[in-house]
Amino acid sequence: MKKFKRHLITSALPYANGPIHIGHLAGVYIPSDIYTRYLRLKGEDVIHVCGSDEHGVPITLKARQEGVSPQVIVDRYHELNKKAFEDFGISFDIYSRTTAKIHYETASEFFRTLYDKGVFIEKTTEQFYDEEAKQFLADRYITGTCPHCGYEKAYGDQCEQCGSSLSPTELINPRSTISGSKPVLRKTRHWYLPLDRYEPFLRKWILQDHKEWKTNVYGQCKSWLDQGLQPRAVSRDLDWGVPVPVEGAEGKVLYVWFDAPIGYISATRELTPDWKKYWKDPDTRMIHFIGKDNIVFHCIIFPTMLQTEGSYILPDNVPANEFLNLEGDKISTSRNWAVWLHEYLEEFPGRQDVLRYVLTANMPETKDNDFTWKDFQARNNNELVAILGNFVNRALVLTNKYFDGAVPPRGDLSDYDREVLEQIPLMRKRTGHSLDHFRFREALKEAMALARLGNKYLADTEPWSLIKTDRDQVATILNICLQITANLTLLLEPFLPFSMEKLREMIRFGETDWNLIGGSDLLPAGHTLGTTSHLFSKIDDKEIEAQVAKLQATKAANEEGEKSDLPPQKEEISYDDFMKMDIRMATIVDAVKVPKTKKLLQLTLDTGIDRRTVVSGIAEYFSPEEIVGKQIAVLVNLAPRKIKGIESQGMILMAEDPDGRLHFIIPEEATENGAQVR
Ligand code: B3M
Ligand code: ZN
Repeated sequence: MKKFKRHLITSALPYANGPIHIGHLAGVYIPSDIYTRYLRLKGEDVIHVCGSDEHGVPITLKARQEGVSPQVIVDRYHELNKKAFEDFGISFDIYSRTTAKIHYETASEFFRTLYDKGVFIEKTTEQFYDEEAKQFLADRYITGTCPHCGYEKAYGDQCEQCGSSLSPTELINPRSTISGSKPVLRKTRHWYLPLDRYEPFLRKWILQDHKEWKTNVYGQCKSWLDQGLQPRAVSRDLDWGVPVPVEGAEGKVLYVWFDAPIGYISATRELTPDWKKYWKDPDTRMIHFIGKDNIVFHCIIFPTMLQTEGSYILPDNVPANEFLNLEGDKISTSRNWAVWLHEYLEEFPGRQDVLRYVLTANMPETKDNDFTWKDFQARNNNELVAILGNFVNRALVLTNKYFDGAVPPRGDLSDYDREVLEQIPLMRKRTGHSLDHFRFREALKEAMALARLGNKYLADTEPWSLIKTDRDQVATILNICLQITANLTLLLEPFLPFSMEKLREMIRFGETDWNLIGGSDLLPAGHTLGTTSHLFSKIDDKEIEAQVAKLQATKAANEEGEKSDLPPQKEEISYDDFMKMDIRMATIVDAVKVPKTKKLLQLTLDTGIDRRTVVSGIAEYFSPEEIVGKQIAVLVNLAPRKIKGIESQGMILMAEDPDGRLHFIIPEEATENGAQVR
């Protein structure tokens, strides 16, 4: 393998439209953090960059739902997610954001370079346009009936019922989600990256030169290439994003997947004035950590952009992971089927390493994998507490007890002692080898083998029995246990940074050099230890049951929501929209049937401000006699309408149940007519 001078580690930029959950951690950020910490321990020149992806349609959709600007949404989740990563020890050198000024500059420059080189092709196509909202509709803004399964709420790009990917023009009865109106096709001009032209380059670069990539990644790339690549539009008609930096492109922004990976470059520029050495020197090894849904963008599209730009390096590896499920079901933000980091931290304070450990042990490296609370508990209790915690605790407590908390001297070694010490450098080798190949589960196992070894060594040698007869041998045994402990702080640091820091304090050991692992004199005889405390503690059944119950409640709520006949909530309105409605209390002073109709009653209302006529479709449920005298609520500023020749000046408010039955909404106590309802 080529010897590189430095490493540039990137982690996928999470969309700033929702909080981070365990699936994100297991798929991307724990592996990238372990890997970066490992390189740092080895003394390599390495930086790890990440940040929020703040563009794209889902963000504008969420903003619209909440009636706020997209900036409000991204500000909220940028801060929340930045903190969540810090809380879990994900040690980025920078966590930037794609709304940063430097990113706008970097992304525009990048586009402009390709544009000036004549890389793009320009095409005019027909796309859906909302005439009421006066804007082009991104695929996600269009819903309609799926042509494959008949699901009525399919999106313009995908049907979530049957999973087919769609294009908006395939939808039956398409609707704009913005105004509800029927969209029309309109011509629009965009810039395309002609990926098809770079197929020969990509084939060679990936299929021949990067046979070492993970099989899931290599396989996906091969299948994309074998299907044949198409030109991809890199601009959109949208008002949120980096404006297309050419003349005559008003109202157009860069496609989010064009600007987001450039975010890695912008983040590096923000981090250091020396950024070019990380991006433009072939002696830099760039690694992208991502989830499997991002493979095409990082292995095909972004490399094509970098290659055509000409001055950048390409990634050396893209160790993408598969997905993590939760208790057998796909993690889903909209169904709230997730373990959110900020919630975990509230419920298991100080236990970040437990989650890091369990997510590493179950990392979906080669196939989708499952997180269960039972497994979480078992791994904590049977591995972290019973093996690692137990070993360290016994070594320290016995040293305190027999040798006053100072490292005892090592005397003559038995064959067993020697064997144990010889194991340590081998474990460093094996752990390192697994990490070098992005096999994190295996690496964790290899590293934990040292704790197992220590535990077994203690159990076999029984210093607590031996102390009565052979104090010197106990000194040797505990010296070896303490060397193992010091080695553990280095070997496990990438996986369990919080606990290993704590452990380093407990033994007053300050070294952080991977190459020291294997040393049998990391703690010299006579060195005094610090204060001993527990590294891990048991998680009891109650805590786990509470988590399971929480998920069951979520499931029940989701099922309830699915089978209910109630119409879904309408699109959000602003406070101002609501305040436009003038609703008053009024008394029905007269009611007569509208001749020749089944449903209509003509009501005379005393609204406090006036007497007026309202025609209401309630005759099937109420007779005139029974309603006269009732006090009800009426929308008084609704534009008057003629119904069967009678002018109706308002609308009384009724509740309609799923069977279509109407019910009056009556005040609990009578109030003055004309009182405002708000
Ligand atoms: N924000 C997609 C995702 O979170 C996207 C990654 C961008 S990486 C440049 O899955
Ligand atoms: Zn469908």
